[in-house]
Amino acid sequence: MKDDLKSDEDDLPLSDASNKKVAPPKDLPRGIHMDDAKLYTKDSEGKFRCINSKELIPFSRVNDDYCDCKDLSDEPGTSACPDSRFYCAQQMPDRDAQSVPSSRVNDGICDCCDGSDEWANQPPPESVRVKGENIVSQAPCRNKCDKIIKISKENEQIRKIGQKLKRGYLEAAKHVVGRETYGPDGLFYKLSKDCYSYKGFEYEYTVCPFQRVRQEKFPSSSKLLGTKPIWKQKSHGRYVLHMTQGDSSQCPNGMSRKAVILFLCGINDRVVKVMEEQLCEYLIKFATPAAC
Ligand code: MAN
Repeated sequence: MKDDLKSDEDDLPLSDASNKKVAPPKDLPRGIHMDDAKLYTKDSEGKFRCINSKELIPFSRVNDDYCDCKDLSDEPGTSACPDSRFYCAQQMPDRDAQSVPSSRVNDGICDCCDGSDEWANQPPPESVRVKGENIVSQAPCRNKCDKIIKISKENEQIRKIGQKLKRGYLEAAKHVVGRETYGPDGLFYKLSKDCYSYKGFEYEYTVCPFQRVRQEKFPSSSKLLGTKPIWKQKSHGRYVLHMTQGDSSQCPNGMSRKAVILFLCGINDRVVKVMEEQLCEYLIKFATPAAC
């Protein structure tokens, strides 16, 4: 098990409200929601009835890449009907049904974790192709569902262990005057007593949460990236500390350097990564049980 949470969810497809565990559809039209399976059967004359608008069309026109039904229900597996949804073939246990807007079917980007939205296996057009390291998977797609399930199970275990350890962080702040400076009930107070280092490719960073963040390059350069903290809104259940209220070294563009610490759930305190997201603006990912 790794000691910090991995982000497995960020690139999952958007989902709707249903919560069914289902096997991939067999002999059923591509892209349908499994609850609708019985609506996609031929009638006695081999026809399909549009689900809400009720027109009768030959079943061969289902998923023929032409939108026949007024209610858009005959093209669940193609992008022919605008504003409809494509349901991924492999659904994930204990999650909302995974679906994507029909416009994303065969657009060259793998949205479903099983890649079923890219059934034509066409790579994206050159104009939108992403080169180098990126988080977007491009067709032809690999099935990533099992890996995602495995990671989220590991993360769940980390979270459980972290939540137990978190009690010690609250305990440490119990008698501290003005502890709210360090988060709710002084949750992150313990981290203010230490500094943590991180060796990047070019620079070494020393992160002293609530005190200062430094960037060094042996033997010549030492820059102050931030001092004096201010909490910013906790976004998506995360704690974000901006070390931007005090002094910091000036950037050649005339602006002050800025450091932001994003606390993530982990089972020990450590800097996971430092990224210079924009010139002289540094994002520090910091794992700690306090954020579990
Ligand atoms: C130094 C470092 C870099 C930064 C440049 C800006 O080399 O602080 O992180 O991008 O200055 O010139």
